[in-house]
Amino acid sequence: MPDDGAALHAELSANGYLVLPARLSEPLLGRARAEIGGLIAEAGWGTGFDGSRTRRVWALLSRTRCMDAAALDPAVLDLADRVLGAGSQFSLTQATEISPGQTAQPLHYEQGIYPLPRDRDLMLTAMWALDDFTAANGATLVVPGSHRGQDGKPDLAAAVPVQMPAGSVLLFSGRLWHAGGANVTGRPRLGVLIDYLKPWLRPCEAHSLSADLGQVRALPARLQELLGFNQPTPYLGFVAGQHPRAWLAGGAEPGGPGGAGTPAGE
Ligand SMILES: O=C(O)CCC(=O)C(=O)O
Repeated sequence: MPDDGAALHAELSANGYLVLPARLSEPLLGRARAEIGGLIAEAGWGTGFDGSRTRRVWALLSRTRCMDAAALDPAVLDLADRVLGAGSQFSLTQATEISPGQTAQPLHYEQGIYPLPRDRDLMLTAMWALDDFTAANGATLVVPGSHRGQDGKPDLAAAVPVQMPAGSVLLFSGRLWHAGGANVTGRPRLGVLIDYLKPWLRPCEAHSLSADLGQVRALPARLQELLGFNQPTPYLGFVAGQHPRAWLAGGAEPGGPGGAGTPAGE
């Protein structure tokens, strides 16, 4: 049955989050675990907010193609369009592996990185479970309904773990108070965070700098846009006076002058 986009949007608006279960096929899950597991193995431990028993792979969609289908999941993109308007971009694409011994992260809300009023959604986060997420292994903690309130940080006791089987995705508002949970098991918990952002705000990560341009040229147009190669409004996002797509098509290299011409129709 096709996803009912309006119903998902209503659920997100009411609760601040929702889960789409069993979204990734077994082969895709296996590939993602293997490729991202390899990258995680090379990553160092975090500090402070990032967690001293947590390893992260930043700029994930500049480093592997195994989450492309997830990032382009039609239900996720439809919800992003409904919440953020057309042409959203990635703010952050990151694998997070919470290891045994990690304590719960401080509660935070994703769009708190902007000095803006907390009166509307600027971000939508997709947290993809590559392992089963359980209350014991660090399932993401959310405070239901907290995207609406203007009060300060809720108490961690108000947060509930979002348990979901591997291959599921938790979607939540950029205003929802949440945190990575504590892992009291003997095994790590692997997830992938993909933050979608209004197209006219500066993203958390500079994807166009971390991306391999040769790879970007071969990507679907929507993925190029999500990585920031886009002009969401007519006078935003130029590269040396060109639409980034024209610049890419011209065989541009970082710092170079780019190719000539503008795509047809622009
Ligand atoms: O790993 C999680 O479940 C959530 C992590 C998170 O919210 C963060 O690192 O900002």
